[in-house]
Amino acid sequence: MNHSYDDTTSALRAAEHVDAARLLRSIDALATIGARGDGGVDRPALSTLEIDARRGLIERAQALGCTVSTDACANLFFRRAGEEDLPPVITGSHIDTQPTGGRLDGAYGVLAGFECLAALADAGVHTRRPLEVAIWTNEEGSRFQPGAMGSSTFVDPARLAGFRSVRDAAGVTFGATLDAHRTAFPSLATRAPGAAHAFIELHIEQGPLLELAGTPLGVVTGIQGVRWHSIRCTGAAAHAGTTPMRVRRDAMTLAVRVRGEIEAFALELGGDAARITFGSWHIEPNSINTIPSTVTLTVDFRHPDPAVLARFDAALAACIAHHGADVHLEPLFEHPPVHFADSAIARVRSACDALGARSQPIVSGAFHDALHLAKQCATAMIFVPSRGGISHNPLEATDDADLVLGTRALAHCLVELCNEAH
Ligand code: HGY
Ligand code: MN
Ligand code: MN
Repeated sequence: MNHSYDDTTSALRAAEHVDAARLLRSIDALATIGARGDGGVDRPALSTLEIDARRGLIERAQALGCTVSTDACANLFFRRAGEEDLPPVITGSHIDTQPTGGRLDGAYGVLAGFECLAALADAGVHTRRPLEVAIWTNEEGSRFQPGAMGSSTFVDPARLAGFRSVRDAAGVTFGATLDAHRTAFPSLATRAPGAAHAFIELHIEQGPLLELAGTPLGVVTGIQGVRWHSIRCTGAAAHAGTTPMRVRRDAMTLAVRVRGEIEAFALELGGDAARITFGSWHIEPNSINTIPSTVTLTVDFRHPDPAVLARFDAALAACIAHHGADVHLEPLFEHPPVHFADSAIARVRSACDALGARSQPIVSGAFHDALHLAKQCATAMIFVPSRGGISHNPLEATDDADLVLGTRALAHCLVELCNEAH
């Protein structure tokens, strides 16, 4: 069937067929898998909880007439056929969460993608290109470091080998969870690697800027740079009651000193835009009456300026060297700031305009799978406001009207991109 792909009416029709109640029901339903008692969600990457969630979404995609495929990093792809067998437009995000996560981080982008699939079907919209909704594996990087493993191996498959041996706090390897995923879904087709026409990710802002500006939609132009490290501080276990203070080698005393030094130069170098977090600590033997022998802490540094990131790297190396053999640094993840493709940003902006919605440009403080997809195809993101700027917290929330408007903007943008000939 030959369709004219020039008219923008199909993009508007798709946006109009976004069903608010169906979208909100799907968010409520997914949030029950890994639900915490405080309204948040704890659904670790490739845990049995995430496997359960994936099973339900596979069934929903099949009911929508989509073909379902996976790859060696357990990314899932739900494909709606296009009229022409061209590289697809991909949308989607992640459904793994932080331990005290919210119900929207990642999940919203995946479920909005599903809502777009349903809206296109309801509107009878046919597109030139296939449309795929993706679930990227281990975006959070909370259970297995680094984050965004699935999207990074989609873009660079050679990275998977190094990820398989990464262990979580219980000693389970990422490779073992990948094998369990394949066992859980033995009949899924394997998706041919690469070749996407464009990638658009819809996500909550996770910060305060859109809400403070009273703007319902963010046209995300890029993502700031990130550095993750693990630092092991070594001391000597000894008796808390008998060991004089002057002879102790207390690993916690050393770790607290190192933390203070890093925070000081990070804020000095980065100014107000600096974001430094020491979020995960592991103490051995972790006993009330034994002086800590080892303390391992993590560093998460973010900044939009590559020159500041380079100066942070140099200052960190000098700080570690100054402490000699008792302090060991293990790099976990680093990525420079990313600027999205102007063509994709323009599509997002024109979708917001077509819906008569106010929007503003914004750089993402959080990283997302779009960080990696931007290396392979025209990529951009759409943000909706986070209430109080809160995220990675059970209180994470966004007004229903904004959730629906963001999904309508996504539907419009995806149809326009799917109808591009080149
Ligand atoms: O850490 C991040 O920026 C993302 O939320 N995983
Ligand atoms: Mn996220
Ligand atoms: Mn997150």
